[in-house]
Amino acid sequence: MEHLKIASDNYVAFTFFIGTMAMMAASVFFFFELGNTSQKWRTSVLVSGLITFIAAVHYYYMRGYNLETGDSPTFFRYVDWILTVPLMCVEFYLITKKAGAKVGLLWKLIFASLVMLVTGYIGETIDRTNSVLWGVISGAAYFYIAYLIWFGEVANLSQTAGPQVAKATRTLAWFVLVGWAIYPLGYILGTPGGLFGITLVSDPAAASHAMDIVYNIADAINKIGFGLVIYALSRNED
Ligand SMILES: *C/C=C(C)/C=C/C=C(C)/C=C/C1=C(C)CCCC1(C)C
Repeated sequence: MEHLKIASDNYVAFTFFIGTMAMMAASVFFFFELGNTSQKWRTSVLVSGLITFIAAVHYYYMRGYNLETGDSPTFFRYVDWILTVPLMCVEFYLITKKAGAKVGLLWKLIFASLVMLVTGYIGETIDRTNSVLWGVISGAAYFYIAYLIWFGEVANLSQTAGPQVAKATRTLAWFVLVGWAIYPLGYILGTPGGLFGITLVSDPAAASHAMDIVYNIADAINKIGFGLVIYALSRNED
């Protein structure tokens, strides 16, 4: 069997490798900290750990896949997102629950995130010629989530849940508005004609490399950063 090495100029494989390591380390951290987390915040910190743990397993797989084939592991990328993004919706629900959040709000967030991801997957894989259309539908679902968190129910509930919850929700809202906005950039770079008909990277291999690097950076920021905001909240409010 051929032994696969990461060449020192293979930045794509390198970010998959670092991504795996970072997600593993974050998971160990969140899981070990559960022991010194107050009862009230334990589920939230557990969910932070589950998000990075699910990502760690997918990154381990995606790292190997990318190293062996040189391709983008698009299918498993989306499997990861379809599991972890709804868990981020659960985090919003959990922290606003004490202020009266209903399960209906959770389902709204989860439904919108599924629309966002399924349409993005279709645009990247089975219907690439209509990638702009799918990207726009996905973007609309994304803006709906951002709306709920910035101005809708999540924002309103967080205001009545105490200053620490309001502050943490505002920080998480920035993650959704700025951190999540990195993903459409990866989509645009990776798909021919992705920017309303304009192709930013014409060489297909270079396009998929750029996309993977952008997605890997975004995942590290959003999954680990998001978890740390929840962790900080669990320490500031007891
Ligand atoms: C841990 C993974 C996360 C937080 C993934 C988030 C993914 C997105 C916010 C993806 C959004 C997309 C658009 C808004 C339009 C183009 C297609 C997507 C799916 C890349």
